[in-house]
Order: sequence, then structure tokens, then C-alpha cells
Amino acid sequence: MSRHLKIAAAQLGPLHKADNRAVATRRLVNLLKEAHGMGAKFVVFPELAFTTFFPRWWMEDQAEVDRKYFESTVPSPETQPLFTEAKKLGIGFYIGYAELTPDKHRYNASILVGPDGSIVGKYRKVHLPGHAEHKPKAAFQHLEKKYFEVGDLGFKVWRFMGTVTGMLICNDRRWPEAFRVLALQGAEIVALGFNTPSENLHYPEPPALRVHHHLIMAQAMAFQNATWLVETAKCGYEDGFRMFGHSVIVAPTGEIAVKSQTEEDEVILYNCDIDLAANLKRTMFNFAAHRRPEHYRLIVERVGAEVTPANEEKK
Ligand code: CDT
Repeated sequence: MSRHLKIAAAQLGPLHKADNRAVATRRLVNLLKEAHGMGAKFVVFPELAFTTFFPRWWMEDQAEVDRKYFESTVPSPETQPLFTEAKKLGIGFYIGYAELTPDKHRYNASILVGPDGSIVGKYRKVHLPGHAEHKPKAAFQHLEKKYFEVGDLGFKVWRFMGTVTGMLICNDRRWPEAFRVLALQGAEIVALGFNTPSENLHYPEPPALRVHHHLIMAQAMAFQNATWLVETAKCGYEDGFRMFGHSVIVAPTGEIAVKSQTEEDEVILYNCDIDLAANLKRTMFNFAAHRRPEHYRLIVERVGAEVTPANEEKK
């Protein structure tokens, strides 16, 4: 008999600078209750879900940034209601937040919380997009390289609610290597929260094209790694800056099972057949039978592309 899990993506509309963690938590609890009403057992919330997407702002007072946007404990008194309600309802969840460690390291992090309220796993974002320096002429900033360190926990999976589940965060979804490392550890579900500006900071690009890339990446990553993929947005106009929605649950077939319709608080749900990919894993994507890592060495040895034509190699 196939294993099924009812998974929800609980998308958040905008959280403005003026919205504190208590406001965010109330909305998260409402989404959780709505997901529970739909039958959800596992709920995926967005990246940096307790605050506005603060890396869009250049801020110099780090103590104030820490106070307003970073969590030194999870849960904290303000965020506790989400954890209490989830435990009461017997729901497991993924949530992203800005982590401040006791020795003052800062990460863009996510946790996996079991239906019994225990924290099962933690991930710290590896692929930090954007820049570290102030761009005063830009309409907005993308300062993840200023506010966060590169995650130091690697890409891991956990036994979770009868499945094998891995976590990624936002920009990681653009890097096939991240998914493959999870798939090589048996990932059956990948949970990922995101905040993606509709406007490209670096060069002009139609917003529809950005959504197109988001969707084709999600479909390709799920299929090529034979895994369920749940991607949840924080979206809408946050303090005037738009981020797109299009939260999705993608099947291991590469098909979009369900997709959000708004750029507001919205829950989508799918009853995921966790064993759906069994045939795919035995055949086309039978890694043990078909992968050739001896030919993939450049993947780990080289970071940037270098033009190295075979006919110009030194003899
Ligand atoms: N949050 C996050 O990682 N957002 C990035 C924006 C990239 S443009 C600088 C993303 O990949 O969606």
C-alpha cells in the first residue's frame, strides 16, 4: 500500500516593517488552522516567515537589525503560539527565520518541527544571493551576503512523519547540486520557503519570465530527483516592493499538483503519494545503475566556469 501524506504550502502575503513578530505569528497560526481544516499533516511556511524581507534594506545599526529581525531563540515568547497550536493539532511544519546564534553568527535558517512539537532538524541556507555592499542607486537592495553567513550544516535529510524529508531555502532552488545531494540521501520530500522579488535587481526582465523560471526549475528539480517538492512564497507588495506568489506542490513526475492563485495569505494542499516515484527510482533515475560520478569531478573541483576546450588542453 502506498504511503500518503497531506501536505500544505501556507503562503504568506506581505509582512511590512511595522508588523512585529506577534502579528506575523497570529497570521501563521490562522494559516495553520486553515491547513488543519483541509486535513494537512505537514505544513510548509515561507523563508524568513516572522518578519518582512529585511535584506531589501541597507541598515547600519546591527544591534537594531538583530533586535527587529533575528531570532536568538526559537520558539521565542512571541513565536511560541505557532509551536503550541501545531503541537495541539498534531501537525508537523517547516519554517524559515533569521537565526542569531549565542556566539553572534547569523544565518538564514529553517527548521523541521515534528507533530509532537520537537525540533527534528535545522538547515542554514547555503546559496546566498545578492550583494554585501550598498547600492544607493538601486530601487531596492538584496543584502543577503551582508546580513548572513553561508550555512555550515550542509544539505541533510531527516526521517520525518514516515518519509525522508530534506530542507532548502529560496535561492537554493536554482542550484541542481543542492537537490542532487538531498536525492542521494534518499529525499522523498524537499521543503523550501522563498521570497523572490518580481523585479530583477540586476537587469531588466519581465516579471512573467521570473515566474516562468521559478516554475520550470521546480518541475525539473522534482522530476530529475524523483521527489515531491513543496515551495512556499512570502509575496505581494511588502512596503511597496512586490514579490511573486506561485507557491507550488510538485509531484516526482514533474507535474504541478497544486499552485497558489493569489499574492496573499493562502493555503494550498495535496494528498501526496510518497511512493509515486518508486518506478522512476527503479528505472530512469536509478542512480546506482546509471550515475557516473567519475565524470562529474569538475562539479566539486571548480566553482566558476572557465573556458577549457579539449583541443586546447596542454599535451
Ligand atoms: N530570497 C532569495 O533567495 N531570493 C532570490 C532572489 C534572487 S535575485 C537577487 C531568489 O533566488 O529567488
